[in-house]
Amino acid sequence: MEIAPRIAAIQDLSGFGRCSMTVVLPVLSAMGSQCCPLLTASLSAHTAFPASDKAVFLDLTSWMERTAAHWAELGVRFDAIYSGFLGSADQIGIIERFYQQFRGEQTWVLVDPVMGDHGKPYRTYTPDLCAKMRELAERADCITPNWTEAALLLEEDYACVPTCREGIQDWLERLSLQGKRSVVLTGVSLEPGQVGAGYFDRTTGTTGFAMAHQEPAHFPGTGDLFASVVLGAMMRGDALPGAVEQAVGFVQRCVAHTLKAGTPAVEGVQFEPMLKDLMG
Ligand code: PXL
Repeated sequence: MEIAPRIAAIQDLSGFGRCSMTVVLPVLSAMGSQCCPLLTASLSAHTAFPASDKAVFLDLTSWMERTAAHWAELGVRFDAIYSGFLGSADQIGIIERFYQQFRGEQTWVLVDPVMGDHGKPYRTYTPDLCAKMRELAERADCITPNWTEAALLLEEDYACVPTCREGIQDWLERLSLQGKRSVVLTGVSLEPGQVGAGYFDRTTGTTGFAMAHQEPAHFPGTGDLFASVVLGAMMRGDALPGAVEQAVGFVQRCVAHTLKAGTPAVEGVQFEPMLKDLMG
């Protein structure tokens, strides 16, 4: 009998504006994994809406520890531990303790080092939180940064991000910490009109690229959608290059569909009608 891989997903729940848990949970379920939410915070809406200081925010740091303690009592085991947007620097210590309790030999740890976009950290990401995120990401089997996050991880100036293939390969290798972790870098473009991801696969020690047609728009939450498809595919047994291909293609199709639908970009991509494409 086939048993669904089990994933601990450490994410916030934003009630409006598709991102984090409202994307991760449906995608992982559609791809055949059991997703166990470990909520970091509950927000009325993600932080990219105008006047985001009006959003209501419930910090769930102590709830995370109590949830982990209950899961330990239940003897729960995980095939993967996946973290994304975090509410505070204290939550990083909790995740490190979570690894000690729940990370087995075969557990695949994915850290999406969510910290910012377009060259700027998100409003709630202090320098301390970014430094701790860098430490957490050092313990990952795989990371999925965008360019802003890659620059923060490497402590490079965003203005200096490479644009040629060799420069990007150099960043991928540096981000891999001498081949210790796999890396999937999003928002990579090698020629006009194309965008996708560059990756370093630690199992083969090779770099590669997956590209799709570049749509003329940017939507919040696509990083969460992308990382979730990579993870769902890996849990189905795909190798990293194939998982990245699927994620690049899926995000491009969701963006193209949303542009046609004409809904506000801030609400995220209309991925719901496309979920069936992820079912294997
Ligand atoms: O998609 C990343 C993300 C997750 N969660 C919240 C966010 C963002 C990005 O803005 O605001 C609450």
